[in-house]
Amino acid sequence: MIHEKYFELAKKQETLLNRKNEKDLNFYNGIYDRYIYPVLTREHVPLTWQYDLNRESNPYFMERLGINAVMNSGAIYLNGEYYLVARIEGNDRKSFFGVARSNNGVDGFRFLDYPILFKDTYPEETNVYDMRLTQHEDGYIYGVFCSESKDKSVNDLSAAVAAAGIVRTKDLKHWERLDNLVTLRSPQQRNVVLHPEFVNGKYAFYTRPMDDFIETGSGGGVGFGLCDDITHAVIDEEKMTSLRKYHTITEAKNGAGAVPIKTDKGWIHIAHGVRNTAAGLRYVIYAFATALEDPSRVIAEPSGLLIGPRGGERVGDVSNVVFTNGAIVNEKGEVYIYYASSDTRLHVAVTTLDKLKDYVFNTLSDPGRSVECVAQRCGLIEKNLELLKA
Ligand code: M1P
Repeated sequence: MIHEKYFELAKKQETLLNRKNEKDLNFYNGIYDRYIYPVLTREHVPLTWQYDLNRESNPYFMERLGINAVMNSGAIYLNGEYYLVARIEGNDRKSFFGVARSNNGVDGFRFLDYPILFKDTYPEETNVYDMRLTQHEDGYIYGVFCSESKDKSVNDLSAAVAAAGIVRTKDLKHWERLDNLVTLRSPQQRNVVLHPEFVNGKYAFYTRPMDDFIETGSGGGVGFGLCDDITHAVIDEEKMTSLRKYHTITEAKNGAGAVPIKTDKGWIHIAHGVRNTAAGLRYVIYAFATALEDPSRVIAEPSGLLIGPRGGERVGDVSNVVFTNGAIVNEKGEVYIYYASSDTRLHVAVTTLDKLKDYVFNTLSDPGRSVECVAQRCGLIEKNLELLKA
């Protein structure tokens, strides 16, 4: 017998799932629109994933397997529908992946019946999160994610090792787990993204070399490496692409985010940058472009952040964070950037390819020093004042 509370909660959830999203008219920067409501939250997760519906075994209708947060999501556009592979974190702090689908990309996301359950080929793996979904030219959809294990080599309970796990699918339902990526010159990896095309006949990955689980240490920024065999992926040399830089939004670390978007002028990357503050690490989203003929060579890097946490986005489990690992471009050239705020919920920012190209290729880059930044701004003011006088 189903508990009566289920019907009450299911009705409430249905109202949430049917709620139309609206552009946030109080926000303007000419680059993208923000939306008022998050596209996914813990409230979107099916009740069947959390409650035992049976009144006999769950007389108080208690959460048995609660959900804490829904955040960093890979994204892909398939057959006219918008799919997210969300990072869902249980109350037990273990993350897993759930596929959610919408027909318009800004609202109506519903999870499929079951979360993704991979073949358990890595017994030491404790946690998985932040999948990037690449529609590769070899015909597969690849998911590259962080595979975290306890670091047993040191006497520290919190010490962990991050590696890049790889899965592939053709339908987002049947997933084949491949070997984790091995990077011969970097002890740890997180925020690894598979490039959608072969480069020199090889699979190409954006990496994030790290000396340690949290600190990137000598890791200078977003890396790039090639491998022959995706089923046993091994990268030797990692070239640097977008670098960490002193006194910028990437000073502490950065990492690739969405799968790069191909345009006639270059590959556009939407990544994250981190700086340290008295209040802890601050994560923002930034963009850069690399050359079509060499996707590791940076050819444009607009100054500063593209998306920073605003209003309520600033607060959550890990406050002052926005993070992206998925974007979708549809056939109309609309771009949907899915970003999570404060490791708690998922939002969308919507723009177009034309606007994104204009932003990436026509925004000034950061000259690196206040005096030069003011001079840049004075140049802009001078031109504007002339125009206003005319
Ligand atoms: O807590 C903020 C983010 O921290 C990590 O990102 P990075 O590897 O750059 O530090 C990730 O674990 C990410 O999931 C998380 O949102």
